[in-house]
Amino acid sequence: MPTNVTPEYKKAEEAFRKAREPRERLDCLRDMLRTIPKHKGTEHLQGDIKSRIKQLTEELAGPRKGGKRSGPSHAVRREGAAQIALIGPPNSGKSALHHRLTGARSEIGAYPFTTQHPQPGMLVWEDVNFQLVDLPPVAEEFTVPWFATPLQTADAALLVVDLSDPACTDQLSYVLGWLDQRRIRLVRDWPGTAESLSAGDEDDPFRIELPTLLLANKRDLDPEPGEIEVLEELLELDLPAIGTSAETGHGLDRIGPFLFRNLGVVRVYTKTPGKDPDMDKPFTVRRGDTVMDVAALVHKDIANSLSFARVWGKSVFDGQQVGPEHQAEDGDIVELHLH
Ligand SMILES: Nc1nc2c(ncn2[C@@H]2O[C@H](COP(=O)(O)OP(=O)(O)O)[C@@H](O)[C@H]2O)c(=O)[nH]1
Ligand SMILES: [Mg+2]
Repeated sequence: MPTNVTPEYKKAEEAFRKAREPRERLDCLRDMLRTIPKHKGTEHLQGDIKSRIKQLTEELAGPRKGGKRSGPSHAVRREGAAQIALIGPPNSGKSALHHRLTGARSEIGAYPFTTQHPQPGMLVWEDVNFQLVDLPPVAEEFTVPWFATPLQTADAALLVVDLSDPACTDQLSYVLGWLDQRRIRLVRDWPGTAESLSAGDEDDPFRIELPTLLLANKRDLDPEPGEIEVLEELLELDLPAIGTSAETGHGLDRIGPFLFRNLGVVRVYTKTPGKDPDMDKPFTVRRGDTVMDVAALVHKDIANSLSFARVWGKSVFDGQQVGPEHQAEDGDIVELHLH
């Protein structure tokens, strides 16, 4: 960040880093452009902000009638507890895994480039939904120009590789290089892990770090253990990894729990005074989030007029009264009381 920016600009940039919804991000970008000091030292950043605004405005406008853009927008609306992108070279089994994990129908093909559009689907683990977004491959032969668009809203990534394919190290290093050029990095630290302290790059609001789980797929073809380590060493990769098979289902049951734990998902069930809690569908927040954050998910107006809450859970006595800043814990039942 240029040193002589205003607190107003800093605030706008901070909000942008946190924003996940495309519309919200666009508003933040406009705030950034409005508040950034207009002088030589910020020219480059101003240009960056402008081109992001243009890109995002076009994405949000969707297909243009009679224009050159056709087909659906490539931004995917976030749903569920988190949005996770499937990234990898062609034919590694991204779509096959997506189908097995979510039941959604993405096209699966023995030939590359079968997947043409972002395809969302839900991975259900216990009562938590994770939105998995299947994507086209990143490949030297061809990569869709919009590939980085759906990654702007993602919370994390599953990097899918086929270790039985001799080309896999080259392919993977191409994927990582392509992403790096777009200032996207796949990183090992997840928000729920204790050592995760990565504050992001102070100088670049557009840098994205996606916590990543490596899926070494097609284990049924190449069940040799130890290969993941070899691959990671070759690429100087240091990511948590799971061996999977979309064919036999091997390893797939580990993905839901991994996401839940490492994203730090916290489930909260709400109740109205005098009634039983609604245990069907939790609201999900993240470790460290507060009763106020839960209220904001229920309704903006409720958050605005939240006075206190009563909580039933592991770290409180039954019906304990807490303030809006009280941290929620997984499994809490929360009764919101308004002014
Ligand atoms: N043996 C085996 N084949 C797989 C596995 N996963 C995917 N495939 C096959 O690999 C090919 C490419 O799969 P696809 O999901 O379309 O790859 P994508 O390009 O990464 O989306 C298809 O023929 C799949 O049936 C797996 O775990 N084991
Ligand atoms: Mg595919």
